[in-house]
Amino acid sequence: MKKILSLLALLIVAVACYPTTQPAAPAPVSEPAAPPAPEPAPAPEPVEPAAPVSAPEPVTPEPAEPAVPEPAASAEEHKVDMKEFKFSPNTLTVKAGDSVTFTNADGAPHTATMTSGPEKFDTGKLVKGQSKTVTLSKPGTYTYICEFHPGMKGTIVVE
Ligand SMILES: [Cu+2]
Repeated sequence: MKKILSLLALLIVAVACYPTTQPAAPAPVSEPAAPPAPEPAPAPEPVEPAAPVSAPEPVTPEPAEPAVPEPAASAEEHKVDMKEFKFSPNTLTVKAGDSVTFTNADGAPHTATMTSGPEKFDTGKLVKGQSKTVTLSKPGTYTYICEFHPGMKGTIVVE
């Protein structure tokens, strides 16, 4: 009888030890994962300041050279053509100190020879294409002719 009891005891122990299938405890609700921390935005790379463009050198205005004052009342040069046996212009008015250039356009030779006036002048013989310049410095009225063709007469008034 004793033996049966111990068997029973063993049995009980065995049963007790038998792993009972217990309902698995509900898995603990996993905590919601923390939202991922926002990655810090990468710091913007410091923009390297562009090399300072060398400022254009200031153009220093060159000092304007003082205008050379033109000599007042510069002498003018006038022209008289000897053409078709005439002096052209036949009468010319100039200022004292002006010059007059006679140019022969004729095939025949001519001269411009002063016949009356405050100052003598004579171009001498001029052939076609030749010219001669005379300067009249004394005011007055000059008449002149062509020595070869006395009918050619001209007048110059010097003021
Ligand atoms: Cu002549």
